[in-house]
Amino acid sequence: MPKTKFYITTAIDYVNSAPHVGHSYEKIIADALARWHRLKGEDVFFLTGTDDNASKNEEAAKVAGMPTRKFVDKNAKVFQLLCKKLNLSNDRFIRTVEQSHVNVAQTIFKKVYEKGDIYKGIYSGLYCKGCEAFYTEKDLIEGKCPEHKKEPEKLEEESYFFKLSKYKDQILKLIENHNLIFPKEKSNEIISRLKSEELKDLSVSRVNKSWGIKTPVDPKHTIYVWFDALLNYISGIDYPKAKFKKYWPADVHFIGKGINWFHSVIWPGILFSAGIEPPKTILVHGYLTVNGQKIGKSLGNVIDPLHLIDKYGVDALRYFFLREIPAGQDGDFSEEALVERCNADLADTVGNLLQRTVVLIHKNFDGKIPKVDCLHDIDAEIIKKVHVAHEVDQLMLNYEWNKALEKILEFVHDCNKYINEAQPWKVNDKKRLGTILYVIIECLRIVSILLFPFIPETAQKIAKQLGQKIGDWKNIEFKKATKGKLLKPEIVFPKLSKPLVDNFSDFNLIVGIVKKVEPHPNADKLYKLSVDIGEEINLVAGLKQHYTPDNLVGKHVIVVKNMKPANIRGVESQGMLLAGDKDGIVKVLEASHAKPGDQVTVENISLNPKPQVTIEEVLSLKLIVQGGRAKYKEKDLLVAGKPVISEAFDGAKVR
Ligand code: ME8
Repeated sequence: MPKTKFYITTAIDYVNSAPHVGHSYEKIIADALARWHRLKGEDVFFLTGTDDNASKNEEAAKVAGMPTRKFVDKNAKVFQLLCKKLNLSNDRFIRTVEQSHVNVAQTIFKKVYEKGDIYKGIYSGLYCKGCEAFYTEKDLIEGKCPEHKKEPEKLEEESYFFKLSKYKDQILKLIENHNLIFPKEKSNEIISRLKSEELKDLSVSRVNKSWGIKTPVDPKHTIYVWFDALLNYISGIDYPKAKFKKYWPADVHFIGKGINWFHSVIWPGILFSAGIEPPKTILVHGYLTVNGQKIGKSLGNVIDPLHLIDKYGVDALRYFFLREIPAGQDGDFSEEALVERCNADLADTVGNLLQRTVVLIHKNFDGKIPKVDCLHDIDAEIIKKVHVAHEVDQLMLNYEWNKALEKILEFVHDCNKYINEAQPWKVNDKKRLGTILYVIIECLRIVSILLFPFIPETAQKIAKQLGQKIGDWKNIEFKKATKGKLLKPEIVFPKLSKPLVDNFSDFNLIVGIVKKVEPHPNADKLYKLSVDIGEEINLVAGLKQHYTPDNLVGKHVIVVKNMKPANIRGVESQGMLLAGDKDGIVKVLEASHAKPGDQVTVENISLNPKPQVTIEEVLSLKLIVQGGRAKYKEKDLLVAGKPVISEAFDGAKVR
């Protein structure tokens, strides 16, 4: 019988900046499901990649002073490295600058055009570059994009439109009758929007853009990036060739909640028009916050996942995301919570059971798995619980990976209870002792199989320790004839140490570019500044005697973002600009190489910014300037890999 196929994808990431933990989260949960289906013996194809053609990538390249192609190539490499470091089992990493993808995007655009579903018109409305999306006034919150909290730009330009409206009923039917979207709440959101709003045709081209895929119908126009990006799901399996025929329709697209509309409405619309079957499921996951705050450059809490993997190991990150964050819901990440969760479950519960068992087998059976003899009731009871594997399977098929892991851990707890009750260390009868230890070895062998899709590296270590290879679904039942020689006792998951807590952790220092400088209306020595930190904020700073406005505009300065907002003589200041001050000479802290929103760090100090800090707290940090660099406890303040500088005198106090 041919194997069941399973085609799973993640969203493709914008490469305008480095990956953040939210990107890692999506990749990890998708990978666990891909691996689960492989474990079950299915023919899995797992696709991930990068969204290269977005104009936000082009803009970021401009800021970095690099040619766009070079810039996206460089950043895409970091995403590829991340996939490797996350131990992803993806079968392909697609980039939308690849010629094969460009061909597919143009083919489908042409097909839809020739069908009469694309027509020329004028787009007049709002566009958010952050989302690469068109908005109406109604979509905005206080005039700003709900995702990026920025005012969208007004556009009025010639554009090609896709007749999305034509497919409204078909899309609605797909969602309502075929359970397209998981979970239910996310499905209801789309259904109610479709039912309450007019579905407008979609602008699918931009005029006179140098970056992006040219439309095959008009060389002045490039294909709107979402139309192009969504098509990666079919170009990634070589549409229209054999691989496409084998794997399409996708069994599940993993995406974050912010891009549900694109996947559940626009994507099926394009596919219907092109005469291609829609995907089976859109799995909408929640967003991660870090220490309770939204991830975003403007909030300055972008934690580098590569750094986290180096610090804690890949399985710690995988385990935390899969176990701790309820599927489909938002969740919070903190290093403290990661350490606590992994130590409790992996080091203490799984590690301990394995360690105890392996030591006893080495002591009593020279490291060889003993034979099983007559089973007592207590043995039969734990053996019965091996059935948990099927419950775990059901949970995985329901996209409830956190509950699946909870079940596995529950079983390991039961095994620990079994060993405590059976007390093998007190048993003198060798046959009975052998039987107890055999039972645990078998349970651990099954645990290693169940854990493999979640934490492959650790699961493999467990199996190896037991002298076994990681089995597949056929080996999931309790067997009576498992043989093997155990390795010397070894810790498979070392206890993690808690991150260093320091006063500096409380502060959220980020880079901002000074955009506008005006005299404060009510104070001689103060300026009112407008600073871009990813969003524009207002600051009041006592720099009037030290800089002319022209000398300040364009500078990449350092801002305390979580400063308690203050009304300074009638002007609201939403942060604090840092400068070194000695002998009456005041020079701002600078990071001309960095981008708005980039985070300032100090080596080995993890950040956990308080919601708000006061001026007294900033001063108590005792930041100084030494040798042209800003220092904290003699260490450089770092941003984007380089030190923060200042022209202030040596020993200048930063305030
Ligand atoms: O949206 N927590 O790219 P992207 C969890 N290129 N997931 C998050 C997240 C967070 N805090 N922030 C973002 C794009 N994501 C498009 C996709 S697909 C044809 C094109 C998720 O780099 C986000 O929802 O902004 C998306 O699923 C993925 O990360 C990539 O986001």
